[in-house]
Amino acid sequence: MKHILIIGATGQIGSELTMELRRRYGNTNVVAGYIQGAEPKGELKESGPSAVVDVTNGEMIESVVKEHHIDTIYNLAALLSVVAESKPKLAWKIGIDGLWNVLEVAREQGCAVFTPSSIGSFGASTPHTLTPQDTVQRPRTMYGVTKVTTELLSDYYFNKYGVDTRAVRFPGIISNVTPPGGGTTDYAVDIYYSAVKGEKFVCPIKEGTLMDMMYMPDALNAAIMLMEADPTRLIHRNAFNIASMSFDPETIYHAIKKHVPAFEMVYDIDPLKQRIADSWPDSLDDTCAREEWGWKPAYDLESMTVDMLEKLREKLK
Ligand code: AKB
Repeated sequence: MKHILIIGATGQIGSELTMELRRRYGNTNVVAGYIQGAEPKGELKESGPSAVVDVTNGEMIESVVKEHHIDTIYNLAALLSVVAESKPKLAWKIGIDGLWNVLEVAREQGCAVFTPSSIGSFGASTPHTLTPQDTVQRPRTMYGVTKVTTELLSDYYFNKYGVDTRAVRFPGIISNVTPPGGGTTDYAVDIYYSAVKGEKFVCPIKEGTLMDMMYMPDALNAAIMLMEADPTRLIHRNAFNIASMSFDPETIYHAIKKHVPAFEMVYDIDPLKQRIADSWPDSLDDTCAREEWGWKPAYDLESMTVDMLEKLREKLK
């Protein structure tokens, strides 16, 4: 049985990944690592062990790994793309100095490590349509710089020390449990909250701006499937393109309006978010993930929209 530590367990992905891992591997085998001020609450707190784990403190990571006999670390600590532009030094400290700490502990204690990359690891000079697995990665955002470095450093630890590092490039993740904060793709979550609350949605991203998105159950499944994959089949490691849907604001608006006819949307473009979105791919080619570890998403825009609206109506009533 695996013994897993999630660093950043109370964030958007971490809160749901922790619960999913507990369902699959047993509550007591999955430790929710959090920082002070972002303590686990409710089911996340009650259902299993938790520990303070600041990714910038290597000794702290090491002592939790030793105490709980951890063999697998999901390292989700990061600042998202928009907030990283206003705090570039902190983004580097958490994303890269933090990753270094995690990889060193993993090397010494024999842990496997999952540290996600993102569509943000690509930049304006990357081919935008069906972006290949192996291609130009010259992002100009600090988020992108940290994500490319994450991929390189993770591969370095695999090639040099044999640390079992694996990752995917997450698109914008849409979920109804913990809201994201400070990302370029956050609008695709916020739009559902506005629709269910009966509010007009003010969209910060221009009509026609395509970005890859994914529903949370598929994102969780991707991370866990990859960490379970047969290593002899992996040609790539850090990090795999994964895709399930790509849309612009008009397309998601109309998908929601089909179910909420009175829903209205207007545009008020945020220049920073727009600049970042314009530099990201329109759609990713995920053939390598499909071939090397059997990746296949379950949700498209319509099935995600039906589920999001149902879950949010229940949550907000
Ligand atoms: C962001 O928008 O910053 C993230 C991402 C796509 O990595 N959701």
